[in-house]
Amino acid sequence: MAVRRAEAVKVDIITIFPEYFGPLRVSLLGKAAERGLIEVAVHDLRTWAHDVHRSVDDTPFGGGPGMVMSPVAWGEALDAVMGSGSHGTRLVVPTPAGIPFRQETAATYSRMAHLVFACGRYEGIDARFADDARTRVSVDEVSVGDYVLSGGEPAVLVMIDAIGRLLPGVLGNAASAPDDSFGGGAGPMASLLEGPVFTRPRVWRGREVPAVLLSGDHAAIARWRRDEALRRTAALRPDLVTALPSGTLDRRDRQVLTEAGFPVPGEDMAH
Ligand code: JFH
Repeated sequence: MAVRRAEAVKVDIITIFPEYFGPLRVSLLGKAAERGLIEVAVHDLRTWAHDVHRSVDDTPFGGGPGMVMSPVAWGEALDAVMGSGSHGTRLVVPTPAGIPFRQETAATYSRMAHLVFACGRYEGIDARFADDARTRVSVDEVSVGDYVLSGGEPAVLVMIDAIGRLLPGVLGNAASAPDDSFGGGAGPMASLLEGPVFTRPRVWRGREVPAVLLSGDHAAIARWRRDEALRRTAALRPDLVTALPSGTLDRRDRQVLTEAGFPVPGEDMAH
């Protein structure tokens, strides 16, 4: 009884390396496409180049290293994939200078009817492309992390993967997505890193699965998992613990954090 979308999410990708997107035909996303939940079209930017060499880059005004992508072909490419209306469309432009792409961003994009991804190369795309596009469509310049890739393509693969698994009917188990790390704000693990997971055999190379997970005591298991998530998050991502909304830590949570040597702010609201 998963909620079904009326239409598949339409995804247009514009790139000078269309072959880069072969991975979208395998695994979870390949199945989503087969089942008509997502419709991906990959376009070669050079289709809209004008000169015989089909070039799409030029030297930067003001000087500096490398080349910059010309807005001319990009503008025509966007016009071509926009079709009739821009309602329900988001143009996503990866850049190291963008707003962070987060789980909530993925969730927002998974609810759009149409996503257009513009993959830059070289030193990026002439700024007028996004400025002009913004007069017709919502535009997000986004970063998938604080490191410099050689182009937007790997960022787009990452984003489409994160978006695709949120589409209703893509995951076998409808309850899997909200329990992840960064569950998106709903479940008990929202905004915490997930703890360790285990499967058979019960003992492997002398290492036993924690006894509580075999106990059948569901409350104890849930509490243990939260303890582990809190410990791991405090150790590896203290910024996430600090950012937890006030009132989300109960007495046991604060005990676990204190034992982990994490400074816990004043009284909680919950009991
Ligand atoms: C991309 C590239 C910019 C210039 C640091 C100082 C000066 C190389 C298109 C996204 C994330 C990307 C990304 C996305 C699109 C493009 C390469 C851009 C500069 C960098 C050099 C071209 C990179 N999250 N990381 N990287 N490039 N800079």
